[in-house]
Order: sequence, then structure tokens, then C-alpha cells
Amino acid sequence: MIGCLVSLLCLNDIVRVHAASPATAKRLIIDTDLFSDVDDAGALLLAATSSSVDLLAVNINFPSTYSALAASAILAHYGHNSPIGIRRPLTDATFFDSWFFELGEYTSKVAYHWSGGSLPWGHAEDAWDPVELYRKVLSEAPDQSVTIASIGFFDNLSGLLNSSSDMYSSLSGPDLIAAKVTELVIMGGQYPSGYEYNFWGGNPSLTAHVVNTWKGSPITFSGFEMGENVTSGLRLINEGPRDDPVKAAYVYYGYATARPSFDPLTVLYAMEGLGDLFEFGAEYGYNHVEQNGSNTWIYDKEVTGQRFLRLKVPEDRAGAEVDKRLLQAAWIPHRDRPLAVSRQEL
Ligand SMILES: *[C@@H]1O[C@H](CO)[C@@H](O)[C@H](O)[C@H]1NC(C)=O
Ligand SMILES: *[C@@H]1O[C@H](CO)[C@@H](O)[C@H](O)[C@H]1NC(C)=O
Ligand SMILES: *[C@@H]1O[C@H](CO)[C@@H](O)[C@H](O)[C@H]1NC(C)=O
Ligand SMILES: CC(=O)N[C@H]1CO[C@H](CO)[C@@H](O)[C@@H]1O
Repeated sequence: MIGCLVSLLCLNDIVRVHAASPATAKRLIIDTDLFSDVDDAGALLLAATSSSVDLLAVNINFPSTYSALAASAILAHYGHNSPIGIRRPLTDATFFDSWFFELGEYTSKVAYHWSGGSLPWGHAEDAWDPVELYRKVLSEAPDQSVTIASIGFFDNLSGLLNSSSDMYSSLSGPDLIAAKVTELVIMGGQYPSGYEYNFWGGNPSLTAHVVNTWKGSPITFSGFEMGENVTSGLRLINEGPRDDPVKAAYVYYGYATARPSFDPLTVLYAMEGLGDLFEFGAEYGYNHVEQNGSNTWIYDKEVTGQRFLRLKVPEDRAGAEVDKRLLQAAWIPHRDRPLAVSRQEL
């Protein structure tokens, strides 16, 4: 936006781009553990405001009521009413950093202060069953058209794989995936091998089930090593709109410090492909996950359809790009904002 000298012109450009035809938009489902890290919120911000994305649904793979309500609040703030599913049974868990004592809780606060959307405060039970939501949304989508971005645990995807014919589709889970899903993008694991939280922190045998048995679409992995030292969030915190819920989440969670960019990077790839930021670290072989969640890339030349990502640019440049994108996204005039608010150099 630096080229825009008159901010009103920039605003018009943004509005027009944002109104891009849904026919050309990329259909995306996000499966997130919005709870114990804030980069999930950054990823939702990017997906909910992108002109090139049709956010079909958000599934939550951590069972706190506040996770579902916060997702609803965030989507609603950016003008979305996408359906939300959450894994049951629900709990009232709130995050407490008993490891480093440095991080704060944000989901209940965002859910309360920005209450809205399909699940307003107190209505978490109205959320979809995640597997039903997957089956409904996939069955309604054109063939080979849906990208799934998994940025948390694997319970719901494992349930989708195990699902069978229902009121939405006569296809089994794997057949429905093969018909509708064009790519599964997973933040988790380490490449070529390691032991990473999204893979072990939930139910690691379900991680193994999903990664080792998924068929019918390519899988692209975004590993811990790619996002660990790409930090972002500070520009959103310092220059974002006063009333932005994701900016508030970054403040509550990290006490206004920059955070690793695992999930925003993953969702940028899911939305836009390799672009200028990414390249494939391997184009053949496959990922194998053990029952404890540790993973190893098996370099088998006979196997294609899985790959892992690597940054094509230095980490600080990738961080600057994520920062710019978060900030631009938060300033997109998603509601009836007074024009003056948009006079911001992005
Ligand atoms: C799906 O089935 C596998 C066995 O085929 C099982 O290990 C796994 O727990 C099941 N997933 C869910 C979510 O119940
Ligand atoms: C990230 O930075 C830390 C501290 O400098 C370093 O120990 C670690 O190896 C880096 N990670 C990667 C993937 O380069
Ligand atoms: C996980 O299991 C594998 C295979 O049994 C083992 O080699 C590895 O050491 C385990 N990793 C951890 C971190 O426990
Ligand atoms: C309907 C269904 O299979 N949903 C699954 C979502 O994930 C949880 C894992 O904890 C399963 O128990 C559910 O069955």
C-alpha cells in the first residue's frame, strides 16, 4: 500500500478486491486448536479477510467452549457467519501457562468482549459436530474444490476418515475426501524428523491415524522448524485498529510481544500456494507418524502426493510479510467504518 498516496483511493481498491466473486474464490475449511497459542487467531484473521478465499467452515479440535465462542466472535467481527464445529464433550477450560508463566489467556476475553456471529456468548452448545459439518460442507462443494488447513489436533479429521454414509452424502469418509478435497495442509511435525506439539499434544494416535492413512488428496506439511523463528504480531499490536479482536488476542496472550508464525504461514500457503515465500523441501516420499506423535520423512522416490514446505526467503523477511498481511487484513473495511479510520499507512 506504500504506493497509495491518497488513502481514499487505497480504500476503494481494498473494497473492490474484497468483493471478488465467490465463483473464483478458494474454498477453505480451517481446523484449529484456537486456545493455547495465539497464532491460530492470526490465521483466522488472514482467512476471514482474504478476497480470494471462501471460508466454508471452521472446526475446532480443542473442546473449550471459549474456543468456539472466540472463533465465532473473530469471524463475526470481519463480517463472516461461517458455521463452526467443535469437538465434544465441551469443557469450560481456560488457558493457564503453567510452563513459562509468561503467556496470558485470550479466548474467553475475545469471546466475551466481541460476542457475536453464529455462536454468541453462552451458545457454544449450538456449534456443529465437526464431523457432520465436514460432511455437510464437503458434500455441497464442487468436486476437487476444497482445501483443508489443519492447524491443531487431529480428532475431527480422524472422525471424518472414519465416517460413513449419512443424510449429507452416501460416500464413506475416504471417498468423500477423494471426491471433494483438493489438498490437506497440515501445520505439525518437524522435517525431516522430530517431535512437535500439534502431533503429540492432543491424542497422538489420532495424528498417526490421519497422517498415515489419509488418501484421496495431496498433503502438504508445514513444520515447526519453518515457523519457529518467523515472528509476527507486533505491527498488528502497535498499528492495528483499536477495536480489533485479534490484535487484542495478541496483547492478552503475549503481553504485546511478537510470536512465532506457524499458523499464519500455513494458512497463507493454503490460501495462495507457494507464492514468493515458500518452496517444497521434498517432492517425493511421505511422512510417517509414530503412536507417540514423533514423525519422520521417508524419502521414497516411488511415493508422491506428499511434500513439506520450506521458506524461500530469510526468516526476517517472511516475518515482515506476515506482519504486513496481518495489519492489512485488520484494516480492511469489513464493516461500516468511518472513512477516517482507514487513513493508515500500511
Ligand atoms: C478412527 O478409527 C481408527 C481405527 O481405524 C481409530 O484408531 C481411531 O481412534 C478412530 N478415530 C476416532 C476419532 O474415533
Ligand atoms: C531458532 O532460533 C533458535 C535461537 O537462536 C535456534 O536455537 C534454533 O535452532 C532456530 N531454529 C531454526 C529452525 O533455525
Ligand atoms: C516415539 O516412538 C518412537 C518409535 O517407537 C521412538 O523411536 C521415539 O524415541 C519416541 N519418541 C519420543 C519423544 O518418545
Ligand atoms: C462425530 C465424530 O466422530 N466426532 C469426533 C471429533 O473428535 C472427537 C475426538 O475426541 C471424537 O470423539 C468425535 O467422535
